[in-house]
Amino acid sequence: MATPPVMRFCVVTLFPEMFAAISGYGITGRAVSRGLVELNCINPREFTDDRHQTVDGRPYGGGPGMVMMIGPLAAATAAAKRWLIARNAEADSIRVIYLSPQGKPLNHSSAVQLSKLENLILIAGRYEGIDERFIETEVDEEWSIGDYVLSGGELPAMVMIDALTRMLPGVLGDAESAMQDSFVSGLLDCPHYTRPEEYAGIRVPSVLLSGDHKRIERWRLQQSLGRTWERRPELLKSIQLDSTSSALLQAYQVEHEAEQ
Ligand code: 9WO
Repeated sequence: MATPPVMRFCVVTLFPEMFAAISGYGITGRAVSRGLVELNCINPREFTDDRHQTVDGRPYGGGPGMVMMIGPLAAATAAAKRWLIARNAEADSIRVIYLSPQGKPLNHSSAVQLSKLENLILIAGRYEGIDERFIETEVDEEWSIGDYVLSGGELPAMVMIDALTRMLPGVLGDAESAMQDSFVSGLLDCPHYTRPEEYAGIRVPSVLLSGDHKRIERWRLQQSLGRTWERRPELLKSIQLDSTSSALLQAYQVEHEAEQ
């Protein structure tokens, strides 16, 4: 049997324990225990040389809050590179990514591109930010997971690892892959239902009980098209609809207009 390629993530973080949230649970946890993904954390605190293990400093120019110092960050990043190389990574295949609100917005297609890389070092910042000279000298790419500020880059790093891991061959089971939600087609997902057939007076759409698999597939596609048009019309602009999809969407729109 051909062994699938491994994707390696090495995270530079002051809070390595947080990453149990992905290494210990669910699909990402299984990918780690099956060896499809390798995950390691390096703590800059272990690369300090003072008694207090200082990793932050007051900002030049004044102001509230603290900034992560370049020394421990750079030393931790060098250790992350050594770990990857010890795991057989080619030095020039390693990308250093900083998660910050100043980064390029992550979306499905950038996640697909990033999931083709083999060795990522993710930098999770804390405090008010990291010394800009670290970004200049060590960071290859800066990515954002959305326009909001968090308390640190750990959750965004985990979001990125989760999104990329799901895209690796062999990670999702057959059923999960077949379902490969919405975004693969560029559309939002259709509604889902399970037992009971009626809840709060709302019945499961009769088409889903019909057993007519062609009709069910067409209904689901129509729901995906209709919801994308209603909720995220800008996503439709980057999709070329075939004649079947155009007709399904038009029918949905006619029905929707009748509802108003
Ligand atoms: C803190 C802050 C306080 C007052 C005014 C502005 C401020 N900005 C920040 C800030 O950006 N703090 C960051 C916290 C420092 C780096 C790590 N942090 C972070 C990363 N918060 N949010 C992210 C993030 C990363 C990727 N995508 C979305 C958010």
